[in-house]
Amino acid sequence: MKKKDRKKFKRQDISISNADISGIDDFIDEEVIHEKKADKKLLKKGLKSQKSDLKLLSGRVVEIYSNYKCLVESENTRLICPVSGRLKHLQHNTRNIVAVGDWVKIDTSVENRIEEICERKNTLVRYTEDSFQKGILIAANIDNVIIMTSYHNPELNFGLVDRLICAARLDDIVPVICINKIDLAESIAEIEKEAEFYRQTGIEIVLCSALDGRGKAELKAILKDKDTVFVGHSGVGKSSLINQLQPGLNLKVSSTSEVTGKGMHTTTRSKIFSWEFGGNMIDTPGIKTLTLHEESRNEIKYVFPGMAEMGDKCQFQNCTHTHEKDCAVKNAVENGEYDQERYNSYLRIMDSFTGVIYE
Ligand SMILES: Nc1nc2c(ncn2[C@@H]2O[C@H](COP(=O)(O)OP(=O)(O)OP(=O)(O)O)[C@@H](O)[C@H]2O)c(=O)[nH]1
Ligand SMILES: [Mg+2]
Ligand SMILES: [Zn+2]
Repeated sequence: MKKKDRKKFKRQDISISNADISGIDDFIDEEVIHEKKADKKLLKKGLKSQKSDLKLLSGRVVEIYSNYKCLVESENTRLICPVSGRLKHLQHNTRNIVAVGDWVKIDTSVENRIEEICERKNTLVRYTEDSFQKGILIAANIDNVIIMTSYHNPELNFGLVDRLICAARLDDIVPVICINKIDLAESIAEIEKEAEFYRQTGIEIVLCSALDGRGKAELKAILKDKDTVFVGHSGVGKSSLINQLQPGLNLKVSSTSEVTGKGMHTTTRSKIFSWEFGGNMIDTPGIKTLTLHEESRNEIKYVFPGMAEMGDKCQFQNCTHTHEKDCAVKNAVENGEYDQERYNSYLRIMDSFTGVIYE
Protein backbone atom coordinates (compact mmCIF):
# COMPACT_ATOMS: atom_id res chain seq x y z
CA MET A 1 0.00 0.00 0.00
CA LYS A 2 1.30 3.46 -0.89
CA LYS A 3 2.23 5.78 2.02
CA LYS A 4 -0.52 8.22 1.01
CA ASP A 5 -3.17 5.49 0.99
CA ARG A 6 -1.93 4.03 4.26
CA LYS A 7 -2.47 7.39 5.95
CA LYS A 8 -5.97 7.70 4.49
CA PHE A 9 -6.77 4.19 5.63
CA LYS A 10 -5.58 4.94 9.17
CA ARG A 11 -7.75 8.05 9.38
CA GLN A 12 -10.85 6.08 8.32
CA ASP A 13 -9.98 3.35 10.77
CA ILE A 14 -9.88 5.77 13.67
CA SER A 15 -13.17 7.42 12.84
CA ILE A 16 -14.94 4.04 12.72
CA SER A 17 -13.50 2.40 15.81
CA ASN A 18 -13.45 5.43 18.12
CA ALA A 19 -16.69 7.06 19.00
CA ASP A 20 -14.77 9.82 20.81
CA ILE A 21 -12.71 11.61 18.17
CA SER A 22 -11.64 14.62 20.25
CA GLY A 23 -8.00 13.53 20.19
CA ILE A 24 -7.89 12.75 16.49
CA ASP A 25 -5.82 15.79 15.52
CA ASP A 26 -3.17 14.89 18.08
CA PHE A 27 -3.08 11.38 16.73
CA ILE A 28 -2.66 12.53 13.15
CA ASP A 29 0.03 15.02 14.20
CA GLU A 30 1.88 12.22 15.95
CA GLU A 31 1.63 10.15 12.77
CA VAL A 32 3.10 12.99 10.70
CA ILE A 33 5.96 13.56 13.15
CA HIS A 34 6.61 9.85 13.16
CA GLU A 35 6.75 9.78 9.38
CA LYS A 36 9.07 12.83 9.29
CA LYS A 37 11.43 11.02 11.65
CA ALA A 38 11.22 7.91 9.48
CA ASP A 39 12.17 10.00 6.41
CA LYS A 40 15.21 11.35 8.23
CA LYS A 41 16.18 7.86 9.26
CA LEU A 42 15.84 6.73 5.67
CA LEU A 43 18.15 9.50 4.56
CA LYS A 44 20.69 8.58 7.25
CA LYS A 45 20.48 4.93 6.25
CA GLY A 46 20.68 5.87 2.59
CA LEU A 47 23.98 7.66 3.14
CA LYS A 48 25.49 4.25 3.82
CA SER A 49 25.94 1.94 0.85
CA GLN A 50 24.18 -1.43 1.01
CA LYS A 51 26.47 -3.04 -1.58
CA SER A 52 28.80 -5.69 -0.18
CA ASP A 53 31.45 -5.99 -2.91
CA LEU A 54 32.91 -2.49 -2.65
CA LYS A 55 36.57 -1.62 -2.04
CA LEU A 56 35.99 1.36 0.20
CA LEU A 57 38.62 3.90 1.23
CA SER A 58 38.00 6.53 3.91
CA GLY A 59 38.78 10.18 3.28
CA ARG A 60 37.77 13.75 4.02
CA VAL A 61 36.25 16.26 1.61
CA VAL A 62 38.70 19.16 1.33
CA GLU A 63 37.18 21.12 -1.55
CA ILE A 64 33.92 21.11 -3.49
CA TYR A 65 34.03 21.54 -7.28
CA SER A 66 30.33 21.13 -7.96
CA ASN A 67 27.38 19.46 -6.26
CA TYR A 68 28.46 16.17 -7.81
CA LYS A 69 32.24 16.41 -7.69
CA CYS A 70 34.76 17.17 -4.97
CA LEU A 71 38.33 16.75 -3.85
CA VAL A 72 38.91 14.14 -1.15
CA GLU A 73 42.08 13.63 0.88
CA SER A 74 42.80 10.04 1.76
CA GLU A 75 46.03 8.64 3.15
CA ASN A 76 47.94 11.81 2.12
CA THR A 77 46.66 11.60 -1.45
CA ARG A 78 44.14 13.96 -3.01
CA LEU A 79 41.58 12.40 -5.32
CA ILE A 80 38.94 14.02 -7.51
CA CYS A 81 35.79 12.10 -6.69
CA PRO A 82 32.36 12.12 -8.32
CA VAL A 83 29.32 11.50 -6.12
CA SER A 84 27.62 8.14 -6.75
CA GLY A 85 24.29 8.04 -8.57
CA ARG A 86 22.69 6.47 -5.49
CA LEU A 87 23.65 9.45 -3.29
CA LYS A 88 22.54 11.91 -5.96
CA HIS A 89 19.08 10.41 -6.01
CA LEU A 90 18.47 10.42 -2.26
CA GLN A 91 16.14 13.13 -1.05
CA HIS A 92 18.51 15.51 0.72
CA ASN A 93 17.21 18.25 3.00
CA THR A 94 20.11 20.47 1.98
CA ARG A 95 20.96 21.94 -1.41
CA ASN A 96 24.50 20.59 -1.43
CA ILE A 97 24.99 16.86 -1.03
CA VAL A 98 28.50 16.94 0.41
CA ALA A 99 30.15 19.60 2.53
CA VAL A 100 33.76 20.54 3.14
CA GLY A 101 34.78 18.60 6.23
CA ASP A 102 32.61 15.57 5.46
CA TRP A 103 34.12 12.16 6.09
CA VAL A 104 33.31 9.92 3.14
CA LYS A 105 33.98 6.44 1.81
CA ILE A 106 35.08 6.15 -1.78
CA ASP A 107 34.93 3.14 -4.04
CA THR A 108 38.37 2.88 -5.63
CA SER A 109 37.24 0.19 -8.06
CA VAL A 110 34.96 2.63 -9.92
CA GLU A 111 36.53 6.06 -10.71
CA ASN A 112 36.96 6.85 -6.97
CA ARG A 113 33.26 7.39 -6.56
CA ILE A 114 31.90 8.68 -3.24
CA GLU A 115 29.69 5.82 -2.06
CA GLU A 116 29.02 6.86 1.53
CA ILE A 117 28.83 10.04 3.57
CA CYS A 118 29.63 9.21 7.20
CA GLU A 119 27.35 10.46 9.94
CA ARG A 120 28.17 14.11 10.69
CA LYS A 121 29.20 15.28 14.17
CA ASN A 122 27.70 18.67 13.35
CA THR A 123 27.13 21.12 10.50
CA LEU A 124 27.23 24.86 10.11
CA VAL A 125 24.26 25.66 7.89
CA ARG A 126 22.58 28.69 6.41
CA TYR A 127 19.15 28.52 4.86
CA THR A 128 17.58 29.91 1.73
CA GLU A 129 15.18 32.77 2.33
CA ASP A 130 12.29 31.24 0.38
CA SER A 131 9.50 29.40 2.17
CA PHE A 132 11.10 25.98 1.48
CA GLN A 133 14.14 26.99 3.57
CA LYS A 134 16.57 24.49 2.09
CA GLY A 135 19.85 24.27 3.97
CA ILE A 136 23.18 25.25 2.46
CA LEU A 137 25.98 23.45 4.26
CA ILE A 138 28.92 25.74 5.02
CA ALA A 139 31.05 23.05 6.69
CA ALA A 140 30.74 19.74 8.53
CA ASN A 141 32.48 18.09 11.50
CA ILE A 142 34.06 21.15 13.08
CA ASP A 143 34.99 22.26 16.59
CA ASN A 144 35.11 26.06 16.33
CA VAL A 145 33.80 28.75 14.08
CA ILE A 146 35.86 31.92 13.87
CA ILE A 147 33.28 34.63 13.25
CA MET A 148 35.15 37.46 11.61
CA THR A 149 34.29 41.11 11.33
CA SER A 150 36.57 44.07 10.71
CA TYR A 151 36.97 47.39 12.47
CA HIS A 152 36.82 49.29 9.18
CA ASN A 153 36.45 48.49 5.45
CA PRO A 154 33.98 46.82 5.79
CA GLU A 155 32.59 48.47 8.94
CA LEU A 156 32.03 46.54 12.16
CA ASN A 157 28.81 44.53 11.84
CA PHE A 158 27.60 42.54 14.81
CA GLY A 159 24.25 41.62 13.25
CA LEU A 160 25.83 38.85 11.19
CA VAL A 161 28.02 37.94 14.17
CA ASP A 162 24.90 37.32 16.31
CA ARG A 163 23.27 35.14 13.64
CA LEU A 164 26.44 33.11 13.22
CA ILE A 165 26.70 32.62 16.99
CA CYS A 166 23.15 31.20 16.97
CA ALA A 167 23.78 28.98 13.94
CA ALA A 168 26.95 27.59 15.55
CA ARG A 169 25.47 26.99 18.99
CA LEU A 170 22.37 25.32 17.54
CA ASP A 171 24.65 22.44 16.53
CA ASP A 172 27.14 22.56 19.42
CA ILE A 173 29.91 24.37 17.56
CA VAL A 174 31.94 26.81 19.68
CA PRO A 175 31.76 30.38 18.36
CA VAL A 176 34.81 32.65 18.66
CA ILE A 177 34.59 36.26 17.50
CA CYS A 178 37.51 37.87 15.77
CA ILE A 179 37.64 41.64 15.16
CA ASN A 180 40.25 42.19 12.48
CA LYS A 181 41.96 45.34 11.12
CA ILE A 182 42.46 46.90 14.57
CA ASP A 183 45.52 48.63 13.08
CA LEU A 184 42.99 51.03 11.49
CA ALA A 185 41.58 52.08 14.87
CA GLU A 186 42.92 55.16 16.63
CA SER A 187 42.21 53.63 20.00
CA ILE A 188 41.65 50.05 21.09
CA ALA A 189 39.56 51.23 24.05
CA GLU A 190 36.65 51.94 21.70
CA ILE A 191 36.66 48.36 20.35
CA GLU A 192 37.19 46.87 23.79
CA LYS A 193 33.94 48.49 24.86
CA GLU A 194 32.08 46.74 22.03
CA ALA A 195 33.82 43.46 22.81
CA GLU A 196 32.94 43.58 26.49
CA PHE A 197 29.31 42.55 25.92
CA TYR A 198 30.34 39.27 24.30
CA ARG A 199 33.07 38.59 26.86
CA GLN A 200 30.57 38.99 29.67
CA THR A 201 28.28 36.46 28.01
CA GLY A 202 31.11 33.91 27.90
CA ILE A 203 32.07 34.16 24.23
CA GLU A 204 35.74 34.38 23.42
CA ILE A 205 36.66 37.44 21.38
CA VAL A 206 40.03 38.22 19.84
CA LEU A 207 41.13 41.62 18.55
CA CYS A 208 43.65 41.18 15.78
CA SER A 209 45.37 42.57 12.73
CA ALA A 210 46.38 40.47 9.77
CA LEU A 211 48.62 43.40 8.84
CA ASP A 212 50.75 43.79 11.97
CA GLY A 213 50.19 40.34 13.55
CA ARG A 214 48.42 41.46 16.72
CA GLY A 215 46.27 38.70 18.23
CA LYS A 216 48.25 35.97 16.47
CA ALA A 217 49.45 34.12 19.59
CA GLU A 218 46.00 34.23 21.18
CA LEU A 219 44.42 32.85 18.00
CA LYS A 220 46.99 30.08 17.61
CA ALA A 221 46.18 28.83 21.09
CA ILE A 222 42.48 28.63 20.13
CA LEU A 223 43.09 26.97 16.76
CA LYS A 224 45.71 24.41 17.79
CA ASP A 225 44.56 20.79 17.30
CA LYS A 226 41.02 21.88 16.42
CA ASP A 227 39.02 21.91 13.19
CA THR A 228 37.95 25.50 12.61
CA VAL A 229 35.93 27.27 9.96
CA PHE A 230 36.46 31.00 9.23
CA VAL A 231 33.25 32.83 8.31
CA GLY A 232 32.25 36.46 7.75
CA HIS A 233 31.49 39.17 5.20
CA SER A 234 33.69 39.47 2.13
CA GLY A 235 36.73 41.69 2.73
CA VAL A 236 36.96 41.37 6.52
CA GLY A 237 40.33 39.62 6.05
CA LYS A 238 39.67 35.90 6.53
CA SER A 239 42.24 34.79 3.95
CA SER A 240 44.71 37.52 5.02
CA LEU A 241 44.53 36.39 8.64
CA ILE A 242 45.05 32.75 7.66
CA ASN A 243 48.10 33.84 5.60
CA GLN A 244 49.41 35.72 8.64
CA LEU A 245 49.02 32.57 10.77
CA GLN A 246 50.70 30.38 8.14
CA PRO A 247 52.57 32.49 5.58
CA GLY A 248 53.41 29.60 3.21
CA LEU A 249 49.76 29.17 2.22
CA ASN A 250 49.65 32.31 0.06
CA LEU A 251 45.87 32.43 -0.18
CA LYS A 252 44.57 34.95 -2.68
CA VAL A 253 43.45 38.27 -1.17
CA SER A 254 42.33 41.50 -2.81
CA SER A 255 41.55 45.01 -1.71
CA THR A 256 38.10 46.15 -0.72
CA SER A 257 36.07 48.62 -2.79
CA GLU A 258 37.24 52.22 -2.39
CA VAL A 259 33.66 53.40 -2.66
CA THR A 260 31.75 51.01 -0.38
CA GLY A 261 34.57 49.48 1.69
CA LYS A 262 33.11 46.05 0.92
CA GLY A 263 35.06 43.01 -0.23
CA MET A 264 35.33 41.72 -3.80
CA HIS A 265 34.36 38.09 -3.07
CA THR A 266 37.92 36.96 -3.68
CA THR A 267 37.64 33.47 -2.16
CA THR A 268 35.14 31.59 -4.29
CA ARG A 269 35.30 28.06 -2.87
CA SER A 270 35.65 26.68 0.65
CA LYS A 271 38.85 24.73 1.22
CA ILE A 272 40.45 22.86 4.11
CA PHE A 273 44.11 23.32 5.00
CA SER A 274 46.18 21.84 7.80
CA TRP A 275 47.93 24.10 10.30
CA GLU A 276 51.64 23.47 10.77
CA PHE A 277 50.99 23.82 14.53
CA GLY A 278 48.24 21.15 14.53
CA GLY A 279 44.60 21.10 13.50
CA ASN A 280 42.77 22.08 10.34
CA MET A 281 41.11 25.18 9.03
CA ILE A 282 38.50 25.97 6.40
CA ASP A 283 38.65 29.27 4.51
CA THR A 284 35.23 30.16 3.09
CA PRO A 285 33.87 32.73 0.63
CA GLY A 286 32.35 35.87 2.19
CA ILE A 287 28.64 35.72 2.99
CA LYS A 288 26.20 38.64 2.82
CA THR A 289 23.77 37.45 5.45
CA LEU A 290 22.69 34.29 7.24
CA THR A 291 19.13 33.07 7.47
CA LEU A 292 18.21 30.71 10.30
CA HIS A 293 15.58 28.01 9.97
CA GLU A 294 12.00 28.73 11.04
CA GLU A 295 12.07 25.52 13.10
CA SER A 296 14.79 26.95 15.35
CA ARG A 297 12.75 30.00 16.39
CA ASN A 298 11.94 28.63 19.86
CA GLU A 299 15.60 27.87 20.50
CA ILE A 300 17.07 31.28 19.66
CA LYS A 301 16.46 32.56 23.19
CA TYR A 302 18.70 29.77 24.50
CA VAL A 303 21.60 30.41 22.14
CA PHE A 304 21.55 34.19 21.68
CA PRO A 305 24.42 35.71 23.72
CA GLY A 306 23.52 36.33 27.35
CA MET A 307 19.83 35.54 27.08
CA ALA A 308 19.49 32.01 28.44
CA GLU A 309 20.84 33.19 31.81
CA MET A 310 17.97 35.67 32.24
CA GLY A 311 15.08 33.74 30.69
CA ASP A 312 13.98 31.81 33.80
CA LYS A 313 13.18 35.08 35.58
CA CYS A 314 10.39 35.97 33.12
CA GLN A 315 6.77 35.70 34.27
CA PHE A 316 5.87 33.24 31.53
CA GLN A 317 7.92 30.13 31.10
CA ASN A 318 7.47 30.21 27.33
CA CYS A 319 8.33 33.93 27.12
CA THR A 320 9.90 34.82 23.77
CA HIS A 321 11.30 38.10 25.20
CA THR A 322 9.62 40.04 22.41
CA HIS A 323 6.20 41.38 23.47
CA GLU A 324 5.33 39.69 26.79
CA LYS A 325 4.66 41.50 30.07
CA ASP A 326 7.07 41.09 33.00
CA CYS A 327 9.85 39.92 30.76
CA ALA A 328 13.23 39.81 32.53
CA VAL A 329 15.11 40.52 29.30
CA LYS A 330 13.00 43.54 28.42
CA ASN A 331 13.38 44.82 31.98
CA ALA A 332 17.15 44.35 31.79
CA VAL A 333 17.26 46.37 28.56
CA GLU A 334 15.21 49.14 30.17
CA ASN A 335 17.48 49.21 33.22
CA GLY A 336 20.59 49.34 31.04
CA GLU A 337 21.72 45.87 32.22
CA TYR A 338 21.44 44.31 28.76
CA ASP A 339 22.78 46.02 25.65
CA GLN A 340 20.01 47.74 23.65
CA GLU A 341 21.78 47.18 20.31
CA ARG A 342 22.14 43.45 20.88
CA TYR A 343 18.51 43.22 21.98
CA ASN A 344 17.51 44.97 18.72
CA SER A 345 19.58 42.39 16.87
CA TYR A 346 17.69 39.60 18.71
CA LEU A 347 14.36 41.21 17.71
CA ARG A 348 15.49 41.36 14.08
CA ILE A 349 16.17 37.62 14.15
CA MET A 350 12.76 36.95 15.71
CA ASP A 351 11.11 39.25 13.14
CA SER A 352 12.70 37.27 10.37
CA PHE A 353 10.69 34.21 11.49
CA THR A 354 7.34 35.82 12.05
CA GLY A 355 7.26 38.82 9.77
CA VAL A 356 6.00 40.78 12.82
CA ILE A 357 8.03 43.86 13.66
CA TYR A 358 8.68 44.04 17.41
CA GLU A 359 9.32 47.48 18.84
N1 LIG B 1 44.60 47.41 7.34
C1 LIG B 1 44.32 46.11 7.28
N2 LIG B 1 43.92 45.54 6.11
C2 LIG B 1 43.66 44.23 6.11
C3 LIG B 1 43.77 43.43 7.26
N3 LIG B 1 43.39 42.16 6.95
C4 LIG B 1 43.07 42.19 5.65
N4 LIG B 1 43.23 43.40 5.14
C5 LIG B 1 42.97 43.82 3.75
O1 LIG B 1 41.59 43.61 3.48
C6 LIG B 1 41.40 43.23 2.12
C7 LIG B 1 40.53 41.99 2.04
O2 LIG B 1 41.21 40.88 2.62
P1 LIG B 1 40.87 39.37 2.27
O3 LIG B 1 41.78 38.55 3.11
O4 LIG B 1 40.87 39.16 0.80
O5 LIG B 1 39.37 39.27 2.82
P2 LIG B 1 38.42 37.98 2.88
O6 LIG B 1 37.63 38.08 4.13
O7 LIG B 1 39.19 36.75 2.66
O8 LIG B 1 37.45 38.27 1.62
P3 LIG B 1 36.64 37.22 0.69
O9 LIG B 1 37.59 36.18 0.23
O10 LIG B 1 36.14 38.07 -0.41
O11 LIG B 1 35.53 36.67 1.54
C8 LIG B 1 42.82 43.08 1.55
O12 LIG B 1 43.16 44.25 0.84
C9 LIG B 1 43.69 42.94 2.77
O13 LIG B 1 45.01 43.41 2.54
C10 LIG B 1 44.21 44.06 8.47
O14 LIG B 1 44.32 43.45 9.55
N5 LIG B 1 44.46 45.39 8.41
MG1 LIG C 1 39.11 35.24 1.23
ZN1 LIG D 1 11.07 37.22 28.62
